[in-house]
Amino acid sequence: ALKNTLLGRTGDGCILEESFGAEAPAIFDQVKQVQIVACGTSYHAGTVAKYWLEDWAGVPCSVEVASEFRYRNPVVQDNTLFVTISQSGQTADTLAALEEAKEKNYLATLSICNVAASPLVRQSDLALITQAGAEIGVASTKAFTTQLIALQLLVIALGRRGKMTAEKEKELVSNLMDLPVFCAAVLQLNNTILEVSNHFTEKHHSLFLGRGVQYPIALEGALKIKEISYIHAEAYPSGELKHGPLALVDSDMPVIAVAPSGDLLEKLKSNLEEVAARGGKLYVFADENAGFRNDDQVIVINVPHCPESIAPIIYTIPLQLLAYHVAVNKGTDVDQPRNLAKSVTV
Ligand code: F1P
Repeated sequence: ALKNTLLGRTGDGCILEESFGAEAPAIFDQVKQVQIVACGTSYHAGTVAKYWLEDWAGVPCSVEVASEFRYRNPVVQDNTLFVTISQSGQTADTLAALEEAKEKNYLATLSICNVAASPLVRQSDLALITQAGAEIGVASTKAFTTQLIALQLLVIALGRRGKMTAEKEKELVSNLMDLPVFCAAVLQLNNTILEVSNHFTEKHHSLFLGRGVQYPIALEGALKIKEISYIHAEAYPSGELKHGPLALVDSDMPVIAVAPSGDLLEKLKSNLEEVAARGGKLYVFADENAGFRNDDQVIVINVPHCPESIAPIIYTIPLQLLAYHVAVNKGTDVDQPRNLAKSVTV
């Protein structure tokens, strides 16, 4: 659906900026920075977008959880686009943050939301509807991956007005068009992940690691494990390991690492060696060409090679599957986890 409405019905790869609203092109022309505000999974999507916006579009970006932002008095720089992200469009903290923002001199407000008829969409100047379909479970899954796609389209729209070359834009759009093929390939890992999930059933703690744009994906993997299987999970940028979390590592603490190919791979490998040296058991979701090998301490889940620009979307899927299978093994209610609500409206 996104492909048809946003990337051009002819498949020619043009982004229909008006999908964000009739005023969108004129507003995008003026954007100098972006403030993203969201909760939970949607906040993680925003954190991915920060990496993309600054790297590809050269647009400075801040991301903050709505539950904090709403109580702050932030300095608003000129020409800042205020972006909220929400699956439901009803999250009280996100709505309150939007209300606060409207009192300030933001350039405009834009929501990325899965529900067109929601207060968040109604109250924003611009909106992009993610069209993920109805989410059944409380924990966001497909809403997250579609939020990432929607955010990437926003990054392209802003980037083409700045430092993004036409070639880069073409590459990004072409990779997005190829997403269904890579998603189908990564779903083939389901049985492997089911086997791996058995190692987690008796665990009480877990540590997720990622570098760069994969750090928010590690955060999201940890959140899914917490939400549906009730295993304590923390996520760290792998470079932070030595600044504290390494003290937690022992044979009872599974460490899950996200390791697609890219510039940061060698650094990540050395971080993982530090974990192995302390007796930690590693589960590495790695690019099939990254050269990771199984041994007593390392279990490698080979992810089909994919372009770097869509890797955060692709690597999310096996982490969601892991959380799902661990939860099913433990007998928890995957769709309706204890203490959580689909829409946090208070
Ligand atoms: C935000 C959120 C979800 C989470 C749970 C509670 O919701 O934190 O990410 O999975 O459902 O709410 P939303 O603003 O994206 O609807």
